[in-house]
Amino acid sequence: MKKIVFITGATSGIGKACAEKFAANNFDIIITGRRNERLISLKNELENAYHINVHTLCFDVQHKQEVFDAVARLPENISYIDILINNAGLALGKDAFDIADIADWETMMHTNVDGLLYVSRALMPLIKKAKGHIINIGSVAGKNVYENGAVYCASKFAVDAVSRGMRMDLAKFGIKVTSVNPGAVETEFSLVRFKGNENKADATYIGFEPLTAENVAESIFYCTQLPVNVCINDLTISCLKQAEASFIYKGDFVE
Ligand code: NDP
Ligand code: 8X3
Repeated sequence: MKKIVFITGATSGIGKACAEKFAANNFDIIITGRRNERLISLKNELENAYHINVHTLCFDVQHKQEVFDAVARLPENISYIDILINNAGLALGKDAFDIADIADWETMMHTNVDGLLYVSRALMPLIKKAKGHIINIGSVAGKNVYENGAVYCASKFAVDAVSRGMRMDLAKFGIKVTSVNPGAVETEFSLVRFKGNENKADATYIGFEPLTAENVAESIFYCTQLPVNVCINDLTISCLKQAEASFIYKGDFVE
């Protein structure tokens, strides 16, 4: 039977790189995000290049009803999901707790936490049918807290906790749960975080070579290719110079 992967946040960055990686490996794909024109263009590109089926679902993961309605719109021939990649997410702002924008906090928690919960729950029957694999994209920010990042970090600590809880509750169905926690990856992430300020976004990656979205997609793909009895529970991946969420060595390598 053809393997099917469902990827949230596939219009950019890590999610898009995952779509390309799984498509190149003959998976059928469901790609989601809010920017429909990007979804359609990725669908056309992947179907032409790899002769696979790509289905698009345009919805905002923050809204429970939108999520459940979108999943209900899946065609009948998509009756199982082998892999769910809960990737849609964002940081907004990098400010101290006393001045950070409360609306930004709400958007981060609704997207990174609620969205992941809604999508996972809505897809539960289809994932159970395949004894599938859920990959939750956490972050090094879900392992260590950094200054001016309290709520983004909190949202990723929550992803870590949800992954651990899911793993316990879903083991009996033969469902694997892997939490993948990248360090700095150069995507649209920083442009979103700094609300379109390109100078601030670019400054994030000065002095070191960050991960690429393709590096992360490669690692995610690896996690899904192991024998049925093997599950990578937790994978933290960073570029060579990043040792902790808040520690990046920016000097030259020394002898
Ligand atoms: P991008 O900004 O490049 O991609 C984010 C994706 O999430 C987009 O496809 C976007 O689609 C989607 N998304 C955001 N909000 C929503 C929403 N409300 N509803 C539906 N989709 C949404 O960033 P990355 O690829 O870097 O980020 C992907 C994940 O990786 C995030 O969870 C992020 O926290 C995590 N991460 C990123 C790191 C980094 O340094 N880049 C490091 C560690 C973790 P659209 O706008 O079309 O809705
Ligand atoms: C995203 C990367 O540097 O904000 O999770 O922790 S960082």
